[in-house]
Amino acid sequence: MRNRREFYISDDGIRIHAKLDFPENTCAEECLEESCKLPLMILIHGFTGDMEERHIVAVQRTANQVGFAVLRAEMYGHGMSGGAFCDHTLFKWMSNAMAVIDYARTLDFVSDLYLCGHSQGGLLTMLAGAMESDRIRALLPLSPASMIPQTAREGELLGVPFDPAAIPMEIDAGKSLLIRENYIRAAQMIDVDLAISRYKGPVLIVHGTGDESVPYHYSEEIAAKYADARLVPVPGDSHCYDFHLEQVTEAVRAFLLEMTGRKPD
Ligand code: FER
Repeated sequence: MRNRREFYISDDGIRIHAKLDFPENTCAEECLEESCKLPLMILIHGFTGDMEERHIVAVQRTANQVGFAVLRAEMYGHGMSGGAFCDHTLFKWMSNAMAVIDYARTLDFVSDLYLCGHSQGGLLTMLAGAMESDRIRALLPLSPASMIPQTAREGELLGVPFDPAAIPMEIDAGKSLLIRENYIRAAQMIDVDLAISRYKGPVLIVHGTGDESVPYHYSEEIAAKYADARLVPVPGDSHCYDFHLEQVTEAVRAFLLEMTGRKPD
């Protein structure tokens, strides 16, 4: 496809599968070889997700429509990237995100970098945004699973209770959802409040109020703690926006236009 490049980024030997999509009116060659400047959004899926999920593709297309290049990347143990699902941890995802950001910074056409992710990818967006706050223009955590570190410390993940002081070797939540102890050990160490306090730029949080996987109230709590966040509720919607995906893309569109100094139509 004329507007798309597909390739792998290496994180110390782990292959990170990536796709870079350009806006319709630009040609990949023009941007990669000439002095064209565009904002770039890095877009990350959630736990068990991948870059072809309906809500991920919808956000990618929306960002392309408002003139952004979009770099979708699949994290450790997901999609066509390296590693086994049961060996993934948030530490590995944080390392992967830094490798993707480093790659994005080698692209001459990039004016500003934006980070967007869904659910566990939304939590990753918050963490990577804090680690690289001087490099990221804005964050877009969508239905962020911001409670994972807290529930890992309290002894509950994927609806399965466990003793947080005597971490089980694995948690099997059925439907091939197997996480190992290192997932829990890493999650317990993550300080979400620290991450929030270390990102002062604009943040757009979008969350369905009927989300059963990541309850909406967690986003009300984090939105209140960020220096500059707005929260767009999607009334009654589910974790992956089965009912009102267009409200998600509209919120993303309006935010990106505002960030780039344009007015929504
Ligand atoms: C959990 C709740 C939600 C959890 C993971 C998620 C590993 C992630 C959801 C997603 O990324 O869609 O308890 O534990």
